[in-house]
Amino acid sequence: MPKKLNIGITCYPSIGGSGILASALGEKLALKGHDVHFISYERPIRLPHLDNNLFFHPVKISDYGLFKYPDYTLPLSVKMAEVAQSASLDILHVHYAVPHATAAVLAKQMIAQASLPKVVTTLHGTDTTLLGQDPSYGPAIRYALERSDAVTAVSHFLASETRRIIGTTKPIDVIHNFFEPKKALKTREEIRTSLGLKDEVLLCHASNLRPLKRIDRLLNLIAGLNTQTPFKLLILAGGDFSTHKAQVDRLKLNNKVIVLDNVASIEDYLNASDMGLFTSDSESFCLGILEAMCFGAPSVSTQVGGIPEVIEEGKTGLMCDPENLPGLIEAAARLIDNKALRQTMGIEAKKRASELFSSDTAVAAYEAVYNRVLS
Ligand code: GMT
Repeated sequence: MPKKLNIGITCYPSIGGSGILASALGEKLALKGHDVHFISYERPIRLPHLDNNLFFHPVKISDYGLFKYPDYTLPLSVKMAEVAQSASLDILHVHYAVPHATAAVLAKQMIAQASLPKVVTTLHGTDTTLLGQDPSYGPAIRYALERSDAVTAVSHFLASETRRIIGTTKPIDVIHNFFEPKKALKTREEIRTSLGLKDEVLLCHASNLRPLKRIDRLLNLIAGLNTQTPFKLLILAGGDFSTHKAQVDRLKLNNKVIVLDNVASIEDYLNASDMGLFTSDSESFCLGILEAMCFGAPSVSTQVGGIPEVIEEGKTGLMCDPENLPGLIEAAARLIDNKALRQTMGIEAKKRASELFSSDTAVAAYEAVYNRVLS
């Protein structure tokens, strides 16, 4: 019987890859018998009901009048230190370096030697690729990574970018993301009817809509499609779509694009989709592609960052240079118009997801890191 651990997890609670992954990991660790303590400013959106061994500790942010900008790092570090001692944490696992890794390193300074947890930092993407390059953040990120007991990254691309950008020689374990779908609550037909669909091929884009997701490119791609088969694009938005409405109107896409905000059961919509569509400028992994793969949907995507570790080109999806809009349009049209190809690729995509990106593999890999730093 593996040793039961007390694990603290800090992540962003909003819809975003790092929070989704951290929530799924915490849930799985709790199911395996570990005590898991989430520490964040809100209860993570994808965290299921709290159970006997799954806890949430809110961080209270001060609105002290002298502060022009509210501070999160200090109250987070104080809460981490408090929970580390009260729950005898063995591990403090922080997802997304900024400011979580810095807060964890600071928390360790406040904790009595006898109850010091080991800090594991998981890099997710822009904590290295954007903030790591920002001179106001880079040195603090490097300091926090070097003082973490272990650092993991969600792709080989991100590990190598971290070494290049942050300039650290710290060993980095690569643990690819995983996704374990929950049961869809409604049938494919019920969802398609609720979206007003008949025979259309449904393309799905799930993201937080931040600028690097290039929603402008996504809409231009849709506007450029001239297919024999009718289609619609469903955007599952974890961010504000209102700034893109003018482009939808200008390109006359109102009857082609459906936008839903913060859906609770993403599985319902993935199950109703036929393929994914992703147009990011940069992506360390792209959880959205994996989510679609789990439902037998291949994706068309820009060939950037860690995406080639997720999609096997020509077998489980199609990739194209981000600047090659005609190429992206052609790839999307190929999949929309060729049902047999879409289905063959979908079968392979689902197989690849279960073989390479299963929760069993990823959770065991994180447990191995925990046990290594504790040994
Ligand atoms: O939004 C977040 O929570 C993190 C976000 C980011 O920008 O760092 O997403 C990253 O983490 C996801 C989960 O590991 C990856 O699937 C995304 O590819 C990655 N995003 C980028 O690298 C842009």
